[in-house]
Amino acid sequence: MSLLQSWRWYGPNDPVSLQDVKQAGATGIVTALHHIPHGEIWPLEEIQERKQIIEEAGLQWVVVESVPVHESIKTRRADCEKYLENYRQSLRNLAACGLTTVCYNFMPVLDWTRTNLALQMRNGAKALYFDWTDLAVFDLFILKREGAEQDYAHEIAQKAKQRYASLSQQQLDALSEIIRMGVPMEGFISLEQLTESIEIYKSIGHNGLRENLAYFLESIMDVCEEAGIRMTIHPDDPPYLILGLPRIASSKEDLLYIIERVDRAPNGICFCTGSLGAGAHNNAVDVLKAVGHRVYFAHLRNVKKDEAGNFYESDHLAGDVDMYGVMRELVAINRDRQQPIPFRPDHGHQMLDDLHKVTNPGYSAIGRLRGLAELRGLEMGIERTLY
Ligand code: DNO
Repeated sequence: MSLLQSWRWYGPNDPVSLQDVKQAGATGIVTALHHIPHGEIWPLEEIQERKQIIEEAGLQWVVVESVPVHESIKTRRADCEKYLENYRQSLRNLAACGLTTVCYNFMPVLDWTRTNLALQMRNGAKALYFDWTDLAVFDLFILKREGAEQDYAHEIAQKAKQRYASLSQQQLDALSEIIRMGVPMEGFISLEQLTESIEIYKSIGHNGLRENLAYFLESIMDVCEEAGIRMTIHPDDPPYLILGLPRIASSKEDLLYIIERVDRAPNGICFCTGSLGAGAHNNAVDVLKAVGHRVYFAHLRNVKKDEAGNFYESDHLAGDVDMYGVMRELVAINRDRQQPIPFRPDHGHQMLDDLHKVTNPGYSAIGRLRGLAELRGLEMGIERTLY
C-alpha cells in the first residue's frame, strides 16, 4: 500500500482546478471551508456540498486542513466553552460525512510566517523566504513592539535599522502585510490586533499555552473517539520564537510532550518537514522516528537555511531536510497502517507559466506538480529497492 498522494485545494475559488490536480496525479484532496469564520460551526450541508464537488471530479476529500482553533480557545478566554462546543459539533458534522482526519495548529494569532513571498531563485523561479532582518524591521519599526530590541542580536538590529531607512513606504507596507498574512483567503490581522494579542500571550506564556492546548485536546478527545476522528497538530512555522509569542510545537520534545500529555490515539501529528526543518535544532528523520506512531498526515517540503537562521523554501529533494531519510521512514510506518497516510507536496516554487499568473503564495500548480512527481518517484524507488 502506497502513501496517499494528496493536494491542498483552497476550494472553488482556487485558481488551480480539480482537473489540474488530477493531471498532477494526486488522488486525495486536502481542503477546508475557508469562508466560515473561525469558531463557527461547520454546517453539515456545506460539508456535504464541498465533498460532492470533489467526488464529482473523481477525487476524494481525505484531510480537512484546517478546522481553525479560535483564539478564545488558544487563550482560554471566558467564552472558550462556547467555541469548544462549536468545535466538537464541527467534528461531529465532519465525521457524519466520512471526514475523519483533521489538521489544526496552536500557533498564537499568526499562522505561518514569511517575510518575502517571491524570492527570486537563480533559475528564475520564485520561492517563499524568511529573513530575520526583515522580521526585525517589522517588529522594531512598524509594529514597534515593546521590548523587541532584546529579542535580536545587536548585528541584526543594526542591519534592520539600515534596511528600514532604505525601504519606501510601499515596501514597508508590503512587508507588513506579508508578515500579518496566514491562509490567503482568511485575511490578515491588523497591527492593533496583533499588538493586543502579543500582550495577552505575554501573560499566558509557554506553560500557559501548553495547558491551553492540553485543555483543548481533553475537551475534544471523547468526541474524536466516538466519531473516529484523528486530529493532527501542525508544527510551528517557523519553529522558534517570533514577535515574543510563545511556541509549543517546535521540536521533537514539544511534539512528544503533546502526545504524551494527552495520551489518546486521536491526538496525532501533521508531520511537516519544512516547518520543523527550518529549525537548526530539528533533524526531521529523528523527529519522525520519535513520533511516527502518531503521524496521520504529512506535509513534505524542503528548506535551505543560512548561518543566521534565514531560510528559503528549496526544491523538495534539495535542501537541509534529508527527504530520502524522511520518505524511507514514512514508507516503513505506512506499511503497518490499515489506511494509507496522506501526504501532500507542501508548497512549491512559482515557476514556468505560473510566473505570469496570480497564484496563492506557495500553492501554485506547477511547482507542486514538480514536488509531487519527485516525491512519488522517491517513494517508488524506496518501495522497489527496500521491500
Ligand atoms: C501553510 C500551511 C499552514 C497549515 C496550518 C494548519 O502552508 O501548512 O497554513 O495549514 O498551520 O492549521
